[in-house]
Amino acid sequence: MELVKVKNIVDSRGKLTIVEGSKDIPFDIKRMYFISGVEAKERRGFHAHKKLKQLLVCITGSCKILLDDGKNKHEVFLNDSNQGVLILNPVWREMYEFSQGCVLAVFADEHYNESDYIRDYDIFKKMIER
Ligand code: T46
Repeated sequence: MELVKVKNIVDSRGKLTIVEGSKDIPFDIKRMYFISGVEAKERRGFHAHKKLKQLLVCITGSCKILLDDGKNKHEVFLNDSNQGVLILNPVWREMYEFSQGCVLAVFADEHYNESDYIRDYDIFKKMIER
């Protein structure tokens, strides 16, 4: 997991947030998805990916992300579209404390594949320890 800078161009008309695959991030982007309308009390995630590479950017608003690589846990507060979380290895993640109007964008290197998810923490820990 790495915190990376995301390009933003701001002028009197507003803000443009830019991510170019294989240029700004070390993979081609095959899929994008956006998480929005999450109430403050909700927690999402509770999984890791076996292979999927991702960049997470809070386009507007803020949220917290817990990242656990099986050894260390980090909490990241994303509150600026200038900042992204780059995930290139299996990391258990939880997203929470979404602000009202928060839009969390995810750029991924693969299409959706449920078999790439590890949704059981004990299985994740065993996989990491192998
Ligand atoms: C991630 C975090 C940050 C699809 O059918 N296609 C898709 O592309 C995605 C992303 C999800 N789904 C289905 C799978 C579930 O039945 O949508 C449902 C909700 O997904 P999930 O509970 O996994 O959502 P989050 O917010 O917990 O996790 C999502 C992504 O799934 C995941 O890749 O890293 O955002």
